[in-house]
Amino acid sequence: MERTLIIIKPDGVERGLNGPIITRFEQRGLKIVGMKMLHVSDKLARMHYAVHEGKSFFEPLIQYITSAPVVAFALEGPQAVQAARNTIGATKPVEAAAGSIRGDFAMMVGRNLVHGSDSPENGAAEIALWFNESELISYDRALDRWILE
Ligand code: DAT
Ligand code: MG
Repeated sequence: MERTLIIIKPDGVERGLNGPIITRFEQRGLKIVGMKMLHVSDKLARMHYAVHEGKSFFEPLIQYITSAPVVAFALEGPQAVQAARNTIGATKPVEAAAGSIRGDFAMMVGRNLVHGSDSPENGAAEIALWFNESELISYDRALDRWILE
């Protein structure tokens, strides 16, 4: 089983899209194993996006992600990273497929609504950065036998 970190960014929270965004992942069959709302600190933002430090969009990105609360959650499932990335859609919303979250709800790269980890390794590392072990919950879903083979 793989885990991925999803963040509903400030535009998603401010636009009242928490429900529709979470629903996309739930309907897909991914299992929520941790979830919280927080106002991201400058420190956490810079650690989370460290790979982009020095790029032209880095400071605006930090400004954006810290500008209002976010909802962060951990999802679990087979190939959860790839499944979630496909549900989120391409980084630039104009290039995101219709039916994806960005393709249906977003217009611009700097307001692209959702973060999703880009590899299983980063999924584990990002969840460790955003959640304490005690905030992650292992449980069996009765419906799993109808979703997972
Ligand atoms: P993703 O969020 O799809 O994983 P990423 O990790 O490459 O994309 O970049 C992180 C965020 O940084 C992205 O969601 C929006 C911003 N970003 C990336 N490339 C950008 C660009 N060329 N111009 C402006 N913002 C960009
Ligand atoms: Mg990324």
